[in-house]
Amino acid sequence: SRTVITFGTFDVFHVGHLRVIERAASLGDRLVVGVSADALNERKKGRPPVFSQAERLAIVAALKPVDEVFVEESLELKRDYILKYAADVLVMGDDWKGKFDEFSDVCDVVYLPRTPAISTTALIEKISGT
Ligand code: C2G
Repeated sequence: SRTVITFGTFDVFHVGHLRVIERAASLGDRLVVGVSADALNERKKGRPPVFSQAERLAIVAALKPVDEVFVEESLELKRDYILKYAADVLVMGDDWKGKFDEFSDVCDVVYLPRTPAISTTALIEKISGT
């Protein structure tokens, strides 16, 4: 059986997140998702997420295509997570294209096209009217 792993913040969960999770799941038999820790997010994006890691984890864990979730504490631990969960495939959106090619010695690395015209940042701007 084939295990797929993917990572993300999944803040203000939207259909772009759903699509990448569905397409990741379709590449294997079991999908494991690493959800970025709040602290990692602050470092990555310079603002805290709208929803806490416990809330984001609960939402992602409840999705039908998702078999297992864990908190991604650091970007530097990607290789450890791939090995720990015995992933055969690493899937990321193509905003990360080329960034994770170094892991192709331990698993397949696949970049999927992002869903156009939707992002957490755009949603925040739309809702706040800025
Ligand atoms: N995504 C997408 N289409 C969008 C928006 C996001 O396909 N319109 C995908 C991204 O490409 C990513 C996933 O949804 O694969 C999660 O996106 P983010 O929550 O923005 O994740 P990010 O902060 O990039 O975290 O270790 C890597 C990081 O933790 C990834």
